[in-house]
Amino acid sequence: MEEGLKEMCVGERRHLVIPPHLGYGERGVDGEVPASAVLVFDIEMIEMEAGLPDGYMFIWNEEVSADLFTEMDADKDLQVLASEFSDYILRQVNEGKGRLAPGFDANRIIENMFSNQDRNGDGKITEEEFKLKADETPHDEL
Ligand SMILES: [Ca+2]
Ligand SMILES: [Ca+2]
Repeated sequence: MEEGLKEMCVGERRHLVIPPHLGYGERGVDGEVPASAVLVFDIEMIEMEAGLPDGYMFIWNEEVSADLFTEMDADKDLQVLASEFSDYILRQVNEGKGRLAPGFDANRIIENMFSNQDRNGDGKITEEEFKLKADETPHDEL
């Protein structure tokens, strides 16, 4: 399948015939795929979205704002709540300033990003927590 989808373009259709040795082999899958089955797929590429670099769930398309924390803190109480964080990230994505990894649940990714920053797990990010995290970012896979 991986081989058969290579360099496919949007709108293109392919007829893939996968021999048993590249499919489920001589054994097949009990009750689902018979032994030595040849698999046939008709595939049409409807849409294509570029992935993110390995290990990344969110990237910025542009320069990151110098004052991210203040921008995220919509009500200016010097704390960023999960809702403020999530609204901010989703807005960046909608405006094309950032991208979330395709094929994953956006809310889930944002929740993870938030809990990553919320070091003491009290449900809000302080400026201090935010800075600590930012200082580490070059060494951080995510
Ligand atoms: Ca706030
Ligand atoms: Ca916190």
